[in-house]
Amino acid sequence: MARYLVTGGCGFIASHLADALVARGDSVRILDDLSTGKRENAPEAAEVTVGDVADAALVRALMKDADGCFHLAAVASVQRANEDWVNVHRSNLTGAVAVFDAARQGRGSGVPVVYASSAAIYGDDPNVPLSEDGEHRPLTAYGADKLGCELHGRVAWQVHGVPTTGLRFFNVYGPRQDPASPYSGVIAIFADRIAARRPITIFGDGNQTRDFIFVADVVAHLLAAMERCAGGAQVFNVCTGTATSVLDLARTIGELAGQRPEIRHDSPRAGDIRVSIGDPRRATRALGVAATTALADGLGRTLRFGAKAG
Ligand code: NAD
Ligand code: UD2
Repeated sequence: MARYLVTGGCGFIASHLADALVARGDSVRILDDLSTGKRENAPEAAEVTVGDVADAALVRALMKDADGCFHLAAVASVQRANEDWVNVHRSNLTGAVAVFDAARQGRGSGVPVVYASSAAIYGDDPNVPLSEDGEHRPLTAYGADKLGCELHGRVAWQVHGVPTTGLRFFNVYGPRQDPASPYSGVIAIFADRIAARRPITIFGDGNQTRDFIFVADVVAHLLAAMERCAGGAQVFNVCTGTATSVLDLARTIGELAGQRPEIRHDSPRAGDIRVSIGDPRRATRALGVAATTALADGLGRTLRFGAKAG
């Protein structure tokens, strides 16, 4: 049995990770400020501390006897990062530095850290599929802070000998993703609206594409990364390598829900990325992991979860 600190463990992605760790017999300690996460998302067996990941003393105390740390606590909203620049920066970058700093003071030669980065660090790079060696051109404060996490992750290894692995999540979807905000993931929003027989809005013509990866596949990448996080500072895409247009997404969700959704169009979002698709091959080669959930299967599971949560 290993002991893991999971920051953001009451949130969408990290709560599924916490479930998987508990199911395999590991001990899980969660740090979450419940700003968007919900206590009921986390497994009963996890020890939950409600607090701020940017509170270095608290993170140090929680890291003390950890064998590894999964760092996913952050403000995941690009819009909030643009509006509340300083406070979101504190959560998203100072929080990461607090985790790396606590890891270097943890047990042994430094507690390995696997952390959430984002495809946001690529910005509008037209060279698709996006490879880890591509250009870093973040367009938002959110993307800049995620790139900052990667730079500090490199310092953690080079200066302090803390092994780190950054995972550049593309568009993650699945049960527990919150549809409540206009800036929630498009799949959470469409699934919620279509299930309620409400119209959906497509920003632009709907031909913009995304690389949608099911949350269980993201958890598989996180676990594989920790297994192999024994030295160095690495980064990997977490994606499927398949592009889906927003229009096709809407149609597929409608078919699965037995509906023809009413689709309204609005102007494209400022700075919206037209084509986003990742190259998954480096993670497959180095971590021995690949996404296996077909979009229709993942969408079906997401819709069934929403229907049950009703
Ligand atoms: P989420 O909002 O469900 O999870 C984030 C969790 O972190 C929440 O439980 C929240 O309460 C907590 N949190 C936020 N600020 C905190 C702070 N200062 N101290 C302690 N806890 C704090 O979002 P998610 O989609 O599960 O995202 C998880 C991670 O994955 C984030 O780092 C996000 O940037 C990254 N990511 C997500 C996606 C996606 O498609 N969902 C894409 C790229 C990257
Ligand atoms: C995702 C992340 C963002 C950042 C970014 C990096 C989420 C929710 N957003 O933004 O945090 O990491 O990737 O590239 O994880 N759309 C509609 N109608 C809707 C909602 C969305 O048409 O009701 C469109 C939207 O304009 C965009 C696409 O769907 O073209 C995907 O939107 P998104 O917010 O789910 O994700 P994205 O890629 O814009």
